[in-house]
Amino acid sequence: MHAPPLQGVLWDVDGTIAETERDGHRVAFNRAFAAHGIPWRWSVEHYGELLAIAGGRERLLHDMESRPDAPTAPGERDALSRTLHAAKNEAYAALLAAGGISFRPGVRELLEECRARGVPMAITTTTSRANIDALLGQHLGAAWRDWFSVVLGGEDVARKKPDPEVYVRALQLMALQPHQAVAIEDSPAGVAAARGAGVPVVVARSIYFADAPVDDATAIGPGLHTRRGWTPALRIDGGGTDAGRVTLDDLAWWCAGANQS
Ligand code: XBP
Ligand code: MG
Repeated sequence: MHAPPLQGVLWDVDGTIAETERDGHRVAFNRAFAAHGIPWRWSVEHYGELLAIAGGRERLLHDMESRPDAPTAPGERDALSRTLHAAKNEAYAALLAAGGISFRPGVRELLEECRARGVPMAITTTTSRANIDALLGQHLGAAWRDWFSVVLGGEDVARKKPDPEVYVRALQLMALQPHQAVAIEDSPAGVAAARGAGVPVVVARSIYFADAPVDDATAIGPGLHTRRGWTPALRIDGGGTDAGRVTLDDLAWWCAGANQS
């Protein structure tokens, strides 16, 4: 089947472009707690549970609800969450600047392929602008913004994922119909957001959502570095051991199937 070319690739950030949560945001939150003399520490496991709440500051406010030593007055709690979240983002940037987090394998190649083939891309994430800048600036250089037609982060929407707003806005700004684009995501909330906007979604499983039930993905697999292990399966010619990475043609092929059904 010859698939129609894609006209937009919409990238989630945390978990999809890089494994930023366990060794990035979580560690940075713990550093922010320590720097402010607060005894809270988020374990790998506890942070995994907290990821059900989209948005770092919202996550922190949610966690405070079950902490007897958190401030009880709403104004105080809000102020503390803002202070700690800002400190977390600074610690996160420092961690990235020290080379702490790489892109997931296959990501750079697909970004470069989209660029070389003139397929517009967007960043469609829940994370704060400063964190997008820290990650992409580190790996794509100071001119990283030139890679994308549209960049939307947590500050650009009224409602974070799983609300579809970030995807609806990206489509509007790119003047695309949902079926002309594809989202690349890792989390159930991200998939719900993309599907809520009608956008086909390819799920590259991340550490925290490795086994999470995911409804309604156009394709789901272990990561963009390999064409093996995906559902729907990709055709691998010659039976060689190197099946290569996921390409733009693979995304288009999956989407053509999804847009037909
Ligand atoms: C993931 C998130 C973010 C990050 C932390 O977003 O939910 O909140 O965990 O970033 P996505 P902030 O997968 O959509 O990229 O602290 O800036 O919210
Ligand atoms: Mg994500």
